[in-house]
Amino acid sequence: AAPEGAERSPFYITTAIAYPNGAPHIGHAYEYISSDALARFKRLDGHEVFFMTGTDEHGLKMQQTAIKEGIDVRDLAARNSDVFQNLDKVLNISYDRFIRTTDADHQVASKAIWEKMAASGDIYLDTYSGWYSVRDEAFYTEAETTLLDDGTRQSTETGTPVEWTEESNYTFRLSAYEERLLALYEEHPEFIAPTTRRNEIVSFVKSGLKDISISRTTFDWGVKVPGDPDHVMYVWVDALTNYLTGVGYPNADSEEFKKFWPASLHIIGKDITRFHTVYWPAFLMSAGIELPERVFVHGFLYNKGEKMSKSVGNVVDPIAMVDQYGLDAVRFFLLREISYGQDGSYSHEAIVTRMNADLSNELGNLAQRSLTMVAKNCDAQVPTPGEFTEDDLAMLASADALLAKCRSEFDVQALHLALEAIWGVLGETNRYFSKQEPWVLRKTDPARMATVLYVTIEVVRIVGILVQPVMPDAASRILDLLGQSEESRQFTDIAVRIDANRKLPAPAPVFPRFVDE
Ligand code: ME8
Repeated sequence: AAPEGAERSPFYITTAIAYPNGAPHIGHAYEYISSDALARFKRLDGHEVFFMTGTDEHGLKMQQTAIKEGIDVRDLAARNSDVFQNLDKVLNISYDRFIRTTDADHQVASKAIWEKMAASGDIYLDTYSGWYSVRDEAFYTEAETTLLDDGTRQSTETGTPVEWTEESNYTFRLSAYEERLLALYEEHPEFIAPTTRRNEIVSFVKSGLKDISISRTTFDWGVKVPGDPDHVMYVWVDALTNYLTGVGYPNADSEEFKKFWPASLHIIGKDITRFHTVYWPAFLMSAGIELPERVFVHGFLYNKGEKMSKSVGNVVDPIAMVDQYGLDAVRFFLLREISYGQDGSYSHEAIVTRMNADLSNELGNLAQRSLTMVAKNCDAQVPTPGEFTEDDLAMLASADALLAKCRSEFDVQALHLALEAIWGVLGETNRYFSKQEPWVLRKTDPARMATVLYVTIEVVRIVGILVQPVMPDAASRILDLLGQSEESRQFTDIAVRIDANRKLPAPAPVFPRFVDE
C-alpha cells in the first residue's frame, strides 16, 4: 500500500469574496476561519492545496457607497480591500491568493467566460423590467417582494429595499438549464451541502427558472461587456468568475488550471446559495467548463440569537474579539460551538465557558500537569515506557483512531464533530490520568509513573498535531513543549510514537483561564 499521505489529489478551496463596501463583521471572520481550518487540514493530510479568498469590488452597491462617502469608487474598493486583507492577517488565514475583482487577470477571465456563453447562444438582448435590490445585488420578481405600508417595497426573503428597474439588458437563458440542473443535483447529491440547502434549491429549480438579466447600462462600475461598452456585466457574473480567474482561466492549458480546476469546495453563507448552486453551474455548463465538486453552505452568526445590526448596536468587530479573547480561543469557539452548516450564536458567556472548560481544563491542564511531572521527575526528558497495560493500550488506541475520524468528519465539513471527537479523547485521557495517579506512583513505582506519563504526553502530541488546523498558534506551542520539530507535525507523523529520552523545554501554560475583570 502507498504510504499514508502519498498521492493525494490537489484540493482547491474558496471563500465567497466579500463586498468591500464597509468593514468586515464576525460573519466574514467565521467564513474565513472555517475555510482556513479546512485548507490547513488538507495540507497537513498531504494534499497540495490552493486556497483563495478576496473582495468583490464591482456593482451598484459599491458605486452608491462611494458616492455617499464622497470618494472615488476605486479608492473605496482599495481601502476596504486592505481592511479585509488585514483581517485575514489577524485571523492567521493561510490563503494562497487574495483576489480582487479589479485585478487585471480577472477582467480577462470575465470577458472570456462571457464570450463562451454568448457563443453557446445563451445570451440575448431584451428589455428587463423588475425589482432590484442594491443591498443584495439581486433581481426579484414581484411575487418575491412585499409592499410595505409606506408604499415602498422590499424583498420578502431578505428584507432589503427594492427599486423598479427598466433597462435594455443582456439576458442569460437560465430557463434552458432547468433539466440539466435537476439532473446535476440528482446525480451529484454531494454538490450542495447540507441536505436542507440542497432540498431548498431542488424545489426552487423545480418551480421553474426564468431567464436572468446579466448586464447593466445605468452605471459603469464593472467589467465592460465584450463588444458593447455601454454595458457592464451584472456584478454576480464577474464575481462568480473569480473562482476561475484564480487558477489561470482562460488559459485552460496552464498547469494550475489543469491541477486545480474543477474546484473541490466553495464555502459560502446561506444568503448566496442560489447564486452558487443555480446560476454558477448554469454559467459553467453554458461555457463548457467543468463544474465545481461541492458547494458547502454555512449558517449565519447571531449575537445572542439576535441579528447583528448597526441600529441595535450589537455588531461585533472581529478584531476586537480577538483582542479580548485571543485568536486561538476565537477560532476554537466558532468551530466547536456552532454545528457547521447551521446558524449559530455567540456571547461572552459562551466563549468564556469554552475557553475555561475545553481549552484551559481539558487540554491546557492535562499538558501542564503531565509535562510538569516529566520536568521534575524524568530529568526533563520524554520518559522511557515499560510494558503497556490494557489501560495504556486502550488510551493509545483511542488517540490513534482520531486521525481517521477527523478525516471523515472534515471530508463532509463536520468540523464541530471532529473537535467533539478530539475532546472526547481528551476527557478519556483526563480520566486515565486521574485513575493512574502518577503523583502516587512517583513514590511507589517510578517505572510505572514513567509509562503513564509517556502515554499521556503521547496523547497530547497526537491532539496537538490534530488541532493545528483550528488553533495553529496554540498547537504549535504545545508541539514545541513536546520537543517536536517543524518537520514532524504532519498527519503522517501521528503514527510515529514520540521518542523516549528527547530533551524537553521548561513547561509553560498554553491556555490560561479567562477571568472576568
Ligand atoms: O455576498 N454570518 O458578499 P458579502 C455568517 N460579494 N456569514 C455571513 C453573515 C453572517 N451574519 N453575513 C454575511 C457577498 N455572511 C458577495 C459574494 S461570491 C462570488 C460573492 C457571509 O460581503 C455571506 O453569506 O455580503 C457570504 O458568504 C460572505 O459572508 C460575504 O458576504
